[in-house]
Amino acid sequence: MENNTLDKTGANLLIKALQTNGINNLYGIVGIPITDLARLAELRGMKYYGFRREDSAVNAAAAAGFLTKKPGVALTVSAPGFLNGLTALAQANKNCFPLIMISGSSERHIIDLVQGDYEGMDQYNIAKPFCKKAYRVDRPQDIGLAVARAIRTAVSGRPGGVYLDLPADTISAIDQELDQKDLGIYKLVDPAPSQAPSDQAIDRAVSIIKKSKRPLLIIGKGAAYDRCESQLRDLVSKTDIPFLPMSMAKGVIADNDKHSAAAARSLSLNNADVVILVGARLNWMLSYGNAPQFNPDAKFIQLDIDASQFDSSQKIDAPLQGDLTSILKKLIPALTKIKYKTDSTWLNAIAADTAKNDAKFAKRIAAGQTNPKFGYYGAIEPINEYFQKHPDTYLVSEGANTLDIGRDMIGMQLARHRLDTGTWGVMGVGLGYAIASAIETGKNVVALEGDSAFGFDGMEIETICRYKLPITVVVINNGGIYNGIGNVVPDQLGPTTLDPTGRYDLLAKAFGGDNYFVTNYQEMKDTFFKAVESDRPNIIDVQIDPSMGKESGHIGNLNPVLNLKPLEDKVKKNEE
Ligand SMILES: Cc1ncc(C[n+]2csc(CCOP(=O)(O)OP(=O)(O)O)c2C)c(N)n1
Ligand SMILES: [Mg+2]
Repeated sequence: MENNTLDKTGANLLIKALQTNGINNLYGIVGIPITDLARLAELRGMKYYGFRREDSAVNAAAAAGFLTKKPGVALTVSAPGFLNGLTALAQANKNCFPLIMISGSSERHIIDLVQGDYEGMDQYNIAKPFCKKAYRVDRPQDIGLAVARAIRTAVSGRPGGVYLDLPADTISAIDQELDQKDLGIYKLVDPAPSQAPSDQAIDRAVSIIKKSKRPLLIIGKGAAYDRCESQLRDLVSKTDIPFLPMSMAKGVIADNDKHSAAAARSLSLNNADVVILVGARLNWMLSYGNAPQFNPDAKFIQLDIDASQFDSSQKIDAPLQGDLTSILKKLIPALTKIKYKTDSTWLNAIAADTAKNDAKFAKRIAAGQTNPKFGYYGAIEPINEYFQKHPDTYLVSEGANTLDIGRDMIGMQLARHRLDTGTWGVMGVGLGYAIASAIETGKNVVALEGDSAFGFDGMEIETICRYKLPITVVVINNGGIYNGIGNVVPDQLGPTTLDPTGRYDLLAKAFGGDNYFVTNYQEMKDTFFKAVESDRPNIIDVQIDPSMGKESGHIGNLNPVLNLKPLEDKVKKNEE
């Protein structure tokens, strides 16, 4: 194929359209029909990162989207590759991470007559309910437009996951008609236009805050995504309104800021008379804003890009629609103008509750360092110590107890430095997120994983080692989902049981990474700093006591409980 002919192929146009729009990384797994497309991407100067499972590749692209505010791009093969990626596409959409999943597919005429193609599936139609929008591009001359459309859909309004279906014939088709100069490709103008609320909407919010004796800000990962940390820090320092961060919003305002109400979460939610939601949704994570967690008389002010989020669970007394930065740029001067300051009685109540809870927490942490039964507190405290000294380190976390205790213990000081299981609480996101964090930021990354969570995508340790990424994977091994003592029937392994003596660290060794094994606080402290500072791929297997860990971590209330006791007693009796 002559070079100018190659230039006019669908594959080349796709790569050029992505590059023209500042997208230079591709995360994926190749095979029919996209192998040469990936090769061409490398030849054209893109970076292609090959994974071991599509969900990890798509998760990585989603994390790239969250971290860079540009859509991450993932590439998969048809039917099974597409389906493996689909869960991650759906998750990205739930999490509002901008992502474009591109899957190779069969030619339409074969699919539409259901002729039974190799890995044939009507992917375009199947993807629709799982993403913000699906597009199919059937002709090379449409690729510039298709990529522009995909990017704009992913990043504008509420960001989310977009599916782009790429039939095999579009990849190799050549459009001789295309003008040699621009090939139908262009750079998008203002992909996510800023959007500010009206003065009237601002006045409405200000008049509610003005009367508030006990205001509370709840900061969600939307705020982290929108990069409005300087505005939020300014708002809090000018008004003294206390804040609660959702888990991925930790660090938007530093956890150690005096306005943090995180240690007084229950008290502040119970008593706040005005709740100001900034890029946070009133979903299950916030008990839908319901009593008794929330004050039933509380008024809600919600800052969100998407008006359909207002009134999703509670009456929103002052909806502020727009991008968060633009809203805050209007709201802060309006509050400064009326010299709003939070009542000191409220701040003192939060401070007193914080001091009481911090003291309890400190005791638990101190006990964790000496407890002969090594558990979460002893295992995770060295990680917190490290993050206080080196805040510009990225943290990814998943698991149940590992996630929940780690979230409470590890203080974050910088925005967008924590990624976790997100809105759906999904296991198997950890290593994909960690890989993208390392690639997109060039910084050290810690992936704090429960032993069950690690199992979902553990093979990506090979990817980490192959690309020599500075990622420390910490596997908190208690031998199970929630804990390792879940035997129900004497001669059967329990449903929650995994191997408590498994040596997850040896997986790193298999692929040229470093491996560490620790069984107490001091060993963890000595090892963790060394492991991260090596800048090398490594796994630390942290063997804790299998009895450590509560059912479902901190959300046991969501897990239906059956009265199994009589049956369990009967089975036990029969054994004796
Ligand atoms: C994709 C997916 N499958 C299953 C679950 C159910 N689940 C919730 S937490 C969890 C694992 C918890 O165990 P582990 O990672 O070892 O953390 P631990 O509580 O033991 O520290 C599982 C399987 C899930 N959240 N996501
Ligand atoms: Mg476990």
